[in-house]
Amino acid sequence: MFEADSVLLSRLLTSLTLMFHAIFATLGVGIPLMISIAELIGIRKKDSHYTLLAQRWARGYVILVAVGVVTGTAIGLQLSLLWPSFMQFAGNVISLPLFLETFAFFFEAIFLGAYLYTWDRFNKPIYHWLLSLPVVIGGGLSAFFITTVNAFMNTPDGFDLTNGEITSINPMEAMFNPATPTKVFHVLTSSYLTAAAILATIAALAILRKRGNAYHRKALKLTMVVTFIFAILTAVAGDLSAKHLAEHQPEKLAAAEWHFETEESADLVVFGTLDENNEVQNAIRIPNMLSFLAFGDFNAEVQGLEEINEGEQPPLIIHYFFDLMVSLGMYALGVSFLFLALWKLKRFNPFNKWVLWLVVLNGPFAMLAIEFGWLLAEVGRQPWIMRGFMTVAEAATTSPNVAWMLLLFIGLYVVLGFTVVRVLRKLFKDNPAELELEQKYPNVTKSG
Ligand code: HDD
Ligand code: HEB
Ligand code: HEB
Repeated sequence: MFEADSVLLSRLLTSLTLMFHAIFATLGVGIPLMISIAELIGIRKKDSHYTLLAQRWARGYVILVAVGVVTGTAIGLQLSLLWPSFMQFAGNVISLPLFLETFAFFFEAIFLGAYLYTWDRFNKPIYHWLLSLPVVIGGGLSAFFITTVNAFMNTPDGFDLTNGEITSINPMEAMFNPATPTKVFHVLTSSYLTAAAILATIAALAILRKRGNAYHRKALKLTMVVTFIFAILTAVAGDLSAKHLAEHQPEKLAAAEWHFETEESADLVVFGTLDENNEVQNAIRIPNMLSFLAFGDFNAEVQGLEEINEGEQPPLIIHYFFDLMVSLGMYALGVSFLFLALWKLKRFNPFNKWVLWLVVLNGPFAMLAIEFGWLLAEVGRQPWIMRGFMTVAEAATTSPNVAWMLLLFIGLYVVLGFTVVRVLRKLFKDNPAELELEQKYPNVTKSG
């Protein structure tokens, strides 16, 4: 293993770190919105169940943030250690958003501290709620800034290239490059969707364990409404992302859709496998649908992979990531719709055991969709680290020590993973909601 080349190992280490960070980053962006909504409803309805929801979510959130910071810092380190040529080449262009990300994080952290320690300190509860807004906005800004850097790697913009040197840098143009709007929109909506889905999983499990009372049922209804709304918005953003690819990164779309020949009225290939000759087998073909999804016109011409140089074609495996992400997204939409329909129709019981199990699965599924989405976007960017300007191989470190770093970081993530699970379990198992409700709000009835 220590003979393996440093490019491959650097890619492995970077993927591992980013995919681990993605879990905490997604929840770090999404959960504050849920906390803020719950607290506001609690104030409007004068219902302490919702207040307690906000408080308990906030407590779990702090643990996740701490791990997000550690893994985020690991990425920061690895960017310069593993991809020195990229950081040297592009550093001047992307340092603005990288710097602003840190700033957004501090903004969020300061208000989070104030938020956590001032429950019951204001004579009007709404003032305390106001403190949740900077936390929501700070998390969103973090995601925005860092995603612009990733967008820049996909569609570099905002500089000139003279004799291999980057000149006339326009940092704003670099930040607002062509991939930025769709990426930021899709990252934000999918983070809110996933955070709501994960919190719904927890509520559904509590109800299934028969510990469920009015508190958990309210939690489930709230998280399911938010899941449904953001499942729709995520799909809209995903559709816009595909249209963005058709225009600005046609090779990624072609690889993701297994669209080999440029043609008008292109079919959409759903699922399927590839045989030895790269012929698509067992797929569902929807006539003209790719043209429609890519350009909003059933007869539009869609560029095929044949037009891309052999060495610059993204790996065909991203088709599976795309199908899985979309299927899991449809699942989220379907389950949340089912729950809301059963609830509103009143004739059926949305807290039926089978429905609850579907909801339990939805949280982990949404997180998987996040991972598949990033795999699609990032593996689909290969072989470029900066599309059209620098390849991943050119950017990598030549240090012989990457294998050791890889082992070290795997160790770190295993320890961190176990610690989070243990701390969260201790925090919530030994102090169930019903106990806390009785202690804090003894006058709230348990029925209802
Ligand atoms: Fe992140 C923390 C750096 C991807 C969302 N990140 C965090 C920290 C660093 C990074 C250094 C610690 C706090 C700080 O100093 O800012 N993050 C990165 C880098 C990334 C990256 C270099 C990409 C290569 N991050 C990333 C994405 C998202 C976030 C794609 C959103 C979807 N990051 C966050 C966050 C965190 C965070 C939610 C997690 C917990 C927290 O902030 O408080 O804002
Ligand atoms: Fe990234 C890479 C994932 C974000 C930067 N990524 C990578 C990979 C993966 C990932 C899987 C590998 C690929 C290959 O190699 O094939 N990402 C991811 C995730 C996320 C991300 C999950 C979320 C968190 N990134 C991102 C951002 C950025 C980045 C935001 C910027 C800042 N990436 C990156 C780099 C790299 C990567 C630099 C290395 C190179 C390559 O391509 O590899
Ligand atoms: Fe997604 C990515 C589409 C769903 C998450 N996406 C992506 C892409 C596309 C898409 C095209 C790529 C972009 C670029 O590269 O730029 N989606 C889509 C669609 C759908 C979806 C169409 C359905 C309707 N997603 C989804 C879901 C989720 C997601 C459900 C979760 C939850 N994605 C994602 C992520 C990503 C993606 C995270 C990465 C980032 C970006 O944006 O890129």
